[in-house]
Amino acid sequence: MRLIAIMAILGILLFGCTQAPNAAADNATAPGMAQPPAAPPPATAPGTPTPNKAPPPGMENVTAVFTIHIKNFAFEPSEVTVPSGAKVVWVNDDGAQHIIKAAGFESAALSNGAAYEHVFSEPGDYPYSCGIHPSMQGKITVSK
Ligand SMILES: [Cu+2]
Repeated sequence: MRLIAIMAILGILLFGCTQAPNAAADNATAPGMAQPPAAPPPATAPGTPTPNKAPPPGMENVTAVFTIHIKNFAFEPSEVTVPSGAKVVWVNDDGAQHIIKAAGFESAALSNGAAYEHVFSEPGDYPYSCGIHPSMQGKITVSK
């Protein structure tokens, strides 16, 4: 196919644009005034930095991200089922401070607008509460 294309281009150059080159007369439609095929575009536009394909640190094994809001002294939603490898992010929408406290991890005191994240890589149930207000309860269920 490449040889035919080259011959077609040569035919255009030799015989001019008014005549269809014979080499392309087999089955293909004569290209007529078509220009030679342009070079393929570069993989990245000039000036565009090459994106880093590696995930950022801490995100290598993250399969999904779930956000839980802390609002009116409650976790919303209070019970979440996530796949193994999910990252859960708690965001404090309250004016009061809260702490995410579970058997295996504990956040700092989160002020309004602050967030805490934890990646759940092992399936299981992870009940948690607020370290300041123990009546605030939640549970993360990590499926396989
Ligand atoms: Cu709290």
